Amino acid sequence: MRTPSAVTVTLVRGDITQQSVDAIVNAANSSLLGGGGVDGAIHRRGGPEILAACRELRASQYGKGLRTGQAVATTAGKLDAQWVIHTVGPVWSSTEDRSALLASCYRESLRVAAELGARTVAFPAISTGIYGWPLDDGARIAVRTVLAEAGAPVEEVRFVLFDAHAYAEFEEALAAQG
Ligand code: AR6
Repeated sequence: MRTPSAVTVTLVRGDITQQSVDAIVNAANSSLLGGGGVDGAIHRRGGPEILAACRELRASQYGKGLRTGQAVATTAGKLDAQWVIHTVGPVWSSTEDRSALLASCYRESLRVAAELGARTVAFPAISTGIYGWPLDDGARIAVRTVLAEAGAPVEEVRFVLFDAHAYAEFEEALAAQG
């Protein structure tokens, strides 16, 4: 049963790779083989074990890559977490509404986290960097979806925002959801 009211949503300004949580969500791409932004930072700090696990997933289950909006977990390597949950955000489009796919990233990541038994989960602002999603809208979708979908065993969802602008947008989105 979902108990959304029991979940605490927190905002932290900083680097997601420095967080001490059960699961860190990675804003990956469908290759699962690394990239820039959060993805690059996670692989750099987490070490080669994460890439090795991603390669295995590619070979065993995701030969064509992980689809946009889906999520899958690996070891967190040397990060201070048990798992990295890789999800693929949509690239922003001004002509097509892809917000259901962005919401799906948060929902699917939480589903995987709950399956693993994670109690604390850290999210970056998925798609709002290299994939170009406007931060205000990205924050609204993130907060709305997490408040609606997070439940036991997850107790805390921590949004880790890299800069003051992202932090302010998430603060506003959270206040608006009250
Ligand atoms: N900790 C927290 N937030 C961060 C960090 C960090 N260490 N680094 C960047 N951000 P992005 P995307 C913020 O580009 O838009 C990769 O190449 C950043 O300021 O990491 O989903 C993948 O392989 C922004 O607000 O992810 C894909 O190809 C947010 O995290 C592509 O980028 C997300 O930025 C995915 O692009």
